[in-house]
Amino acid sequence: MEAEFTFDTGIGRPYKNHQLMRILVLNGPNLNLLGTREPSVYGTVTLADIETILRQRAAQLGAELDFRQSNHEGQLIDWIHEAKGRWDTILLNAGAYTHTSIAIRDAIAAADVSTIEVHLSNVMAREPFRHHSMIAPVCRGQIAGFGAQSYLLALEAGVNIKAV
Ligand code: CA2
Repeated sequence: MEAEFTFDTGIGRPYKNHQLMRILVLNGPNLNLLGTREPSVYGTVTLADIETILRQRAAQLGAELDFRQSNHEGQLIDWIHEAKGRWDTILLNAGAYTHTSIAIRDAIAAADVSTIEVHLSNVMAREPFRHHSMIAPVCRGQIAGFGAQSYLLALEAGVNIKAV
């Protein structure tokens, strides 16, 4: 007998499922430095703090969550490939690869897993080279500019778009 979870989607319709929603959070290069440098841009919250906050919220929402970080493009691509059929949604902060990586874009398209692009900073208010996202066209949507809250908003969106 599988466990059954019901939660409030926030849009007036409760969601009931028989399986945990599976959310994979991937973080790209240099995000392991969060909270240690450039606090004026990225704040003082560490990546471990973000993981803790997300795990708490995921538990409330009845979602299973895995949280990973790599500085290597190939590792991120391998994780995206492996997500196919295993995870319902990817929350992806690809860091600077967002703006450069056709390979990550191709991996997202190939994996066919709903992917939400996440950024701590408001990339559109920063240097012009951050205004273009290579991955945005193959993502379900984009959340940027809310610091650690961007991840929480993406988690809510990821759970809710699957639920309705
Ligand atoms: O705002 C975001 O989340 C970014 O994805 C962060 C990337 C940046 O290249 C993107 O344009 C926007 C950079 C992550 C590096 O994070 C650091 C944290 C502390 C100290 C140095 C870098």
